[in-house]
Amino acid sequence: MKHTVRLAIGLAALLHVSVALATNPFITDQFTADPTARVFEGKVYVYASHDIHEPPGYTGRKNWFVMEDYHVFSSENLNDWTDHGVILTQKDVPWADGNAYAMWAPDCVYKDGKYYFYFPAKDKNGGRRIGVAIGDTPIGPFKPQPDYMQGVTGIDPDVFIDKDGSAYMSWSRNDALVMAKLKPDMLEIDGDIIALDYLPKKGLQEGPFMLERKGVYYLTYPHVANKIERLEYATSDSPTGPFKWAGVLLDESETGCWTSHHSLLEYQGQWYLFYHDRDLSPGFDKRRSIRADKLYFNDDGSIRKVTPTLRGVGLVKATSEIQIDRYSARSGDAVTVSFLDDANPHAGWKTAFNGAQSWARFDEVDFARGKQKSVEVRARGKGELQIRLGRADGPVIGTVKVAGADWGNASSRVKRVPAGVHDLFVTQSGAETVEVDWVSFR
Ligand code: FUB
Repeated sequence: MKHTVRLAIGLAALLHVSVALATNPFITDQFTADPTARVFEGKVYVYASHDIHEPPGYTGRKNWFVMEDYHVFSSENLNDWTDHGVILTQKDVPWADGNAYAMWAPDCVYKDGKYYFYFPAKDKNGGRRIGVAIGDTPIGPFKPQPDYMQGVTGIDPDVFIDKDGSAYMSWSRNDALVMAKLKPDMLEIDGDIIALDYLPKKGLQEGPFMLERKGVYYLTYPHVANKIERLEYATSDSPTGPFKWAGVLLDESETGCWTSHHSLLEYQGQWYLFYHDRDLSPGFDKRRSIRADKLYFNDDGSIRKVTPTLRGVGLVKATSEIQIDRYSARSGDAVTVSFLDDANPHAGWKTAFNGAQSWARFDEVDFARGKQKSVEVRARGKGELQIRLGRADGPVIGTVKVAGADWGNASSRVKRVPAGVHDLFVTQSGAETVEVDWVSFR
């Protein structure tokens, strides 16, 4: 990752400017988890939990989740994300233990001119409670209510507003799912809590997310059916169920990340799954990172299992630093990915092309009007990188020679760059190893 991108990420934390990252994970300057994505005012807003390292003086449970506040991120194109900074912290919540570091999975909904931010935290007696903070805009400021929601214990609130305006909150209580209607003020539950206890019972369930599509109510949730969580769903013709188990929408994480919190979102005609894994912390799954991938419904309303990708969603501009370590496909084990700096995962990854004809494909690069004149690569090692667009066996549009043990920028002229969106192929044609940080067109 070049200095400009690092600077942009640093500035983003301070000034809330945009950082272009359409790949997975899509926030890399900090750990993030439990993404609830919503569309407000035509933009996507992602309300996420925030995993951190144990701060000095931390006395809580060791090797566990450490979470003191929430950020919200927004994007219009799923490529340029703006970090709006901290929207709520444990110290601001009157009823919460300001040292519990237990600000777990949140949600945010809009009703009658106000944004209601729901969040779990520990109360001053150590109980797990759910609170509400109210804002006038999707990014706050959010003012927490003086007390937690009465009659509610548990974590992972999800609020669903039906077409008739009725609101329902589902959450996780004692490792199982429950639901209640909300009063019109959105601050209190209305009537009895319904236990959703007819779903497969063996193994913990948490993190519910509800939606309605074409008259079908979908209850989606992480479930430990085997050893770690996977995402399942159940359907009903009523928002309060009973829900019938319908399938798995995301398998257990290949990296072994134990939790799998998520949300589903339709934006500009495409459905997406927002979820998390442990990309920036491969050795410890309590420091997670949020991801997004496309999700599809079948004609019969069932959900097709989502394929997790590194490439993520959103077009990447040809003139940006294209992080090909987030590839769509590779030639096999001869192409490997590792951190640029093991001591700082937030600096991103590099791709090593080990040997002749090893290649990586990076889908959906936006060349706009085309006719770019050169390709620049930040790389080190010894070899030749051939650049193609569209097809692996398509014409070579540029060849970049790399020769140097230190990182440096190498470039070459490119010809016949067509307008539009194309898949990018990078192939190492020499026999040795070339490491690439990014590729960019000028
Ligand atoms: O992030 C803390 C907890 O881990 C969430 O509340 C659960 O859903 C799981 O993701």
